[in-house]
Amino acid sequence: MTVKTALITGATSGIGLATAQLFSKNNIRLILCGRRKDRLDAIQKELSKFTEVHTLTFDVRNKNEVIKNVKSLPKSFSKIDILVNNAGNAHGLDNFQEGSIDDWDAMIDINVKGLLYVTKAVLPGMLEKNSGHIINIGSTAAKEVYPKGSVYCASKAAVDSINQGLRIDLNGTGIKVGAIHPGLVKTEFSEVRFKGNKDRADKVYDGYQPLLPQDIAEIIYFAITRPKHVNIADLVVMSIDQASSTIVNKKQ
Ligand code: NDP
Ligand code: 8X3
Repeated sequence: MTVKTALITGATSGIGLATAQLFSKNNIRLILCGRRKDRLDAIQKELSKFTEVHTLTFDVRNKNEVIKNVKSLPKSFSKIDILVNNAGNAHGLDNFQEGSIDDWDAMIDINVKGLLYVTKAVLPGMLEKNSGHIINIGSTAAKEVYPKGSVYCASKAAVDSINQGLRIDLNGTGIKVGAIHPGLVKTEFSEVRFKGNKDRADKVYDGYQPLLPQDIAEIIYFAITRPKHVNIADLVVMSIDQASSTIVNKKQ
């Protein structure tokens, strides 16, 4: 069986890390990206037991760095079959009138512009071989705005639109494009949103069963292992305890 190569952004924790772990055990060569080099080094050491791993340390906000890093890939990693556009976070949870412009910049620059830059850098290689698979990690926040989340939700609605637009523009090229939109997943997401306040972050996942990063990794793996003619275009997934962005069956 041909070994495929996947580039995963945001591979240093949460959904990206779980996806890297699952891919590594399924004969997929990995290009793992993130800003925290110490973590990338440790993950590379762990996953190299199962597959070949190359790491790229860059901030998705910096378009020159994105392009330079993708261009720097050694020949054996340069033909990317699968791109998982996963890097992203929420920054803050505030009413619009109290929201921080720096938080807004971070969410738009990382979740939207970062995804565009990485896709733009990886796409020429896929177009050259008329095959590839782009998985965009959106959110239930893309589908339904919740209080104090206007800018994060807008950034994920943009991911939803970009996903649809890319699929339209790439139709006929042999490249699959699809989005997975998770509800609440227990990762470092809330720690980032609440700027390191672990107690506040932990409360987000208290009193019910949230999704786990492995659940999303399994869905991503399912999507990339469908037959050639099948594309999972848009998939929303929530924990059994979640019914909408704001309705969660908490026991306390
Ligand atoms: P984590 O905080 O655990 O992971 C976020 C990842 O994104 C990290 O690996 C981080 O790496 C990377 N990242 C963040 N900012 C940048 C940046 N500027 N440049 C490069 N990489 C960056 O959160 P999740 O795993 O939960 O989040 C992954 C994706 O899933 C995000 O797009 C998020 O919006 C989405 N999502 C999460 C949900 C949840 O409830 N957890 C639900 C729905 C969607 P590093 O810090 O090393 O750069
Ligand atoms: C992350 C899940 O509900 O915090 O996208 O927006 S939520």
